[in-house]
Formats: sequence, C-alpha cells, structure tokens
Amino acid sequence: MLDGRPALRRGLAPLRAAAVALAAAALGLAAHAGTVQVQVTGPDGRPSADVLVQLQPAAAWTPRPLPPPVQIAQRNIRFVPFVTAVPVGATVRFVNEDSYDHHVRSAPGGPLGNQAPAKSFEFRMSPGQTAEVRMDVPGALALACHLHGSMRGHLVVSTTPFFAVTDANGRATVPEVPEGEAELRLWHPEQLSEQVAQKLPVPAGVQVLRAEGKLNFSPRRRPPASAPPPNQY
Ligand SMILES: [Cu+2]
Repeated sequence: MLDGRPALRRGLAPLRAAAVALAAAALGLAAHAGTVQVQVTGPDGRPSADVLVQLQPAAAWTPRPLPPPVQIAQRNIRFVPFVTAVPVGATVRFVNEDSYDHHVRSAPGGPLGNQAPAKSFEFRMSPGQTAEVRMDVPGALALACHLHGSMRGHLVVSTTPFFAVTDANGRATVPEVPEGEAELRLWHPEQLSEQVAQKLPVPAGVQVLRAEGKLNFSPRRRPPASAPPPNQY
C-alpha cells in the first residue's frame, strides 16, 4: 500500500501538468515568455540610471513565487541601491554595513516629498544589524535616516512581477515577460510628471526583445555607491 503511493504520484504528475496547462489556456494565460532589454536615456541622449522599468502585460499572467528577501544596504551613509523595486508581498532586508548606527525610516516620496509612503516603518540599527520588512502594500516610498539627513533611497512595491531598475549604463533586463500585448512604463524618483507609457508587444517565440525608453527629464548625477561617505556623522 505504502509502496504503491509514490508510484501513483509519479503516474499522476504528467496528468497534473497537462491539467495545469489546459487551465492556463482556458484562462488565456500566456504560455511563453521572453526577456525584454530596455535602454533608457534622457532628453540629452545620455543613459539614465536608477529608472524603474515596468512591463504590464494586457493578459492575465501566471502568478510568480515571491523572491528571497531583497537586500538594501546602509553603506557609506547611503542606501545601496538608491532605487529598489520588489513585487508586492516580498520582504526587504536592511543591512547596516557601516561602523556606526543608522535609524532607518520610511518617508514621503516624490520629488517634492509630498506623497505619503506606501508603508510606514522605522528602526534603529547598530553596525552589522539587519531588519526585515514585508512589503505588502503596493506603491512607492522614500527611505531616510533620523541620524543622517542626507541619506536618501527609494523603494517601489510593484503589482506586476515584470520589472527591473536601470544600471549605470541605463540598461534594464526584465526576464520572463509573457508574450502578447504589453505596456512599457518608466519611473524615476525625481520625476515631476509621469512618463508616457508605450505599447511594447512581446512577439511569440522571441528570446530577447530590445526596446528603448525615453525619460522626459534628466535626473541629477549621483556619486557612485563606492564613493567616500559625505562629511556627516
Ligand atoms: Cu544613518
């Protein structure tokens, strides 16, 4: 009896997979997906770093498992990375890599600091200490520190799992985007007005789709994360 069960399970697995595929087809869920690489530039043609690139498929998509905790370091009196995005429900892990305390807090976002944070939290962190926060509310928030007024970071909790933040070369790679109609959206924490969304259909069977995005302003240049800390203790 006991011996028979694993065999039965093995026998049912392909059937179950077929049933899932059928159910997905019935719901109109896209079965295939491709990687979307986006190059983002500003009006001056220079690559734009720290831009959140989001793809919003028109059709429903198969839910994704949540990623492991996403790390934001406090390093050299900065939040690293400067812009972080996580899917709704994911956990963010703050890590104090400096040799002094930080008192991390959520803060209003937007270029004028007038957008209420999607979620509020604060905690003091000794050197080496970590703290985890589950991001269960979609939206954006700024990150600040009670002890260091210049510390600023940004966190976006995304309702779609199809996103990436541009690197120093203005490039973002979004894996496993379902084929079909989709909309490409850009966001930068300093933007004064929303970026224009553009249609970006993901063709069937495409491996890598290259696209371009244009910000409607040029963000300020920031020192690299490796730069020495600002003169503030
Ligand atoms: Cu601090």
